Amino acid sequence: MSEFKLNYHKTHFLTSAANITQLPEDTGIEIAFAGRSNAGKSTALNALTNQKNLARTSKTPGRTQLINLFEVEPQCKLVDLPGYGYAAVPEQMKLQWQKSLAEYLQKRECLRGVVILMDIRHPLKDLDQQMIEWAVASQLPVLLLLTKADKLSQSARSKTVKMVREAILPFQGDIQVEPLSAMNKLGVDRLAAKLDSWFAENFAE
Ligand SMILES: Nc1nc2c(ncn2[C@@H]2O[C@H](COP(=O)(O)OP(=O)(O)OP(=O)(O)O)[C@@H](O)[C@H]2O)c(=O)[nH]1
Ligand SMILES: [Mg+2]
Repeated sequence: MSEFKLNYHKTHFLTSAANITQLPEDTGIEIAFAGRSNAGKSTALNALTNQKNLARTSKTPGRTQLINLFEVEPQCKLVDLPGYGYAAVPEQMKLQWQKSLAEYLQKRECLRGVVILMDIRHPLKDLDQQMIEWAVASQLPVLLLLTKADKLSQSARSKTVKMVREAILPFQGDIQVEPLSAMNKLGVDRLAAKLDSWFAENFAE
């Protein structure tokens, strides 16, 4: 077991980019948080870092429209990507953003892992599957987080986790599926441990 452990509570905001061409230099290690709008990306980042307002959260989907970069420590970055699938966004913008997402996943050298968040009540929508495909095709490991796990009973939660674990087998990627509840901190330690392992692997290189 690796002894590598980052202190995520020290994470701070680095910069925002309106699109991938505005991202800072492609160095260090980045781990991206992706998912449908309202899936709970920003909330998960806040739970992980134990900060109320690090990433902005909202009841209004489509809140995060910029790519927000956070630094855990020098060379270790977390990226809050704009949510996909937000209905009220014009079709043309959606297509443009999907293209940018694919490009980011395929071209960003310092990207070493993707956390894909899905509401546990609505897992594996088309765009989620597309994201998983892109990540696997880019040989990136994936952590699939089933968010808002507090919204389901213990048994319904276990059932969904099991169902998703089976459903992702055909993707044949390095994909781990875990429940998360930012509300009662379920799964936050496991999220930190997974991020640690990705950062550690890449430092060892
Ligand atoms: N009950 C519960 N609600 C949650 C949890 N995580 C997120 N939410 C709620 O879900 C809504 C959306 O959360 P956000 O974190 O803003 O979602 P997002 O994925 O960042 O959304 P965009 O920025 O629009 O892409 C908010 O109202 C959160 O309070 C959770 O673990 N439990
Ligand atoms: Mg957000």
